[in-house]
Amino acid sequence: MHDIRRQFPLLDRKINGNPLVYLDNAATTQKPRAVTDAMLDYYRNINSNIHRGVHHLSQLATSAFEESRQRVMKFMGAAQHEQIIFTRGTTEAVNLVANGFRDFLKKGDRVLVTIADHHSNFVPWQQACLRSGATFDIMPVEEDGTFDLELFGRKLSQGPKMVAFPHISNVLGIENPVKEMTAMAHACGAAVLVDGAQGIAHCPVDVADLDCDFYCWSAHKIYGPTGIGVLYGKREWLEKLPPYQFGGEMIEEVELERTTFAALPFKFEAGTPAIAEGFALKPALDFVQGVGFDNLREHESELTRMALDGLGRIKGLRIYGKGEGHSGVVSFNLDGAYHYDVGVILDQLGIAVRTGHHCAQPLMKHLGVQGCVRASFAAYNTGEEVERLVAGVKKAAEMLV
Ligand code: 7TS
Repeated sequence: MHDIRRQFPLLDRKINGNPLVYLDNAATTQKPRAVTDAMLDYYRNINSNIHRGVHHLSQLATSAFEESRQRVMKFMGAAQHEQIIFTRGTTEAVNLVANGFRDFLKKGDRVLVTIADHHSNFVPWQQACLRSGATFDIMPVEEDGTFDLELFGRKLSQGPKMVAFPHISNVLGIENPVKEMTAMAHACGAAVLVDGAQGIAHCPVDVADLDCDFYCWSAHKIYGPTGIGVLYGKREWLEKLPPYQFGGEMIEEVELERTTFAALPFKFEAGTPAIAEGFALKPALDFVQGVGFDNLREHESELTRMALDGLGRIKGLRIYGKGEGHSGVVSFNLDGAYHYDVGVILDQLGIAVRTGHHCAQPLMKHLGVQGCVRASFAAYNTGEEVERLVAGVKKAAEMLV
């Protein structure tokens, strides 16, 4: 743990006179020194635009960026680097697919999402349906935060063309059975998009094994920089989907009346990408693999268990999503206290949690709340920090309830 924490100098900060306890990792993780060093190294020593220069620096920058694509490909178990599209993040990746997929939707078609989806995987599909006339269908979650797969099967029997769901909900923290849900959707002829924003940093992802058609994630949630993310897609789909944005980098030939588009992955990468961020994504993935997913999962499950146990003993505290596979995220409310006030008291104690609707308003309505408090864990969090969280929430309960 000491070895891990010393790679994150920000964790040594004091907030309001107290040592920082950073438990807002589902919003964004802190960055190890190797990532911030890589950003600096890129701008100090390599900076140049990519894919377009014969000069030495441009070639260095191009190889650095393309090496990252290769690294991501291996990290996700993809077969070809052409299947890895760099985007600004999960939000842009989903929008890219939903926008293009509209071409394949017409009145009478269906799209199925879930009530547990982040707005990033909800609104793009809702809007694609509104614009195409397709029916927007929504899968509910059970009381414990899991999906009822029998009900999912019944929804699938109505023949949606696309099924989009989160690998892990950013509120409920439950790892959904992606492989099983994908196989069920494929058996009914639907394409599958997995929102991996919360999955990628907590579970090993092998897209060949999961067999999903699309998998989206953001680098900043896996110890990498903001401004870059990944869309993985099956080749047949990426070939079929129209470009999302038009401009430089994504063309083959521009004539006065028509344009032909570049081959994958560049067809979807119009304009100058986030080059330094792409470069710095590699050390982020190195960090995670250095820790190892087995160790990470064990550690985060233990912290989650401690938090569920400690918080669960506080009178009037309600936890959302306690089903099987719950790890990394604990969301709760104190009866009679406003979630925001709990967050402010915790902040005074140096404890950073998230409060609000977590960009999941449909889920909040489903749970019958306006918002909640969320603590989310990462590799560098400790049992002592969870104890401070529990003590902080107890104090908030004394003050507010
Ligand atoms: N999907 C899920 C499941 C997420 O948790 C988030 C971000 C996104 C998509 C969007 O990712 P972005 O990188 O494109 O913004 N979730 C959160 C959160 O829970 N708190 O702040 C951001």
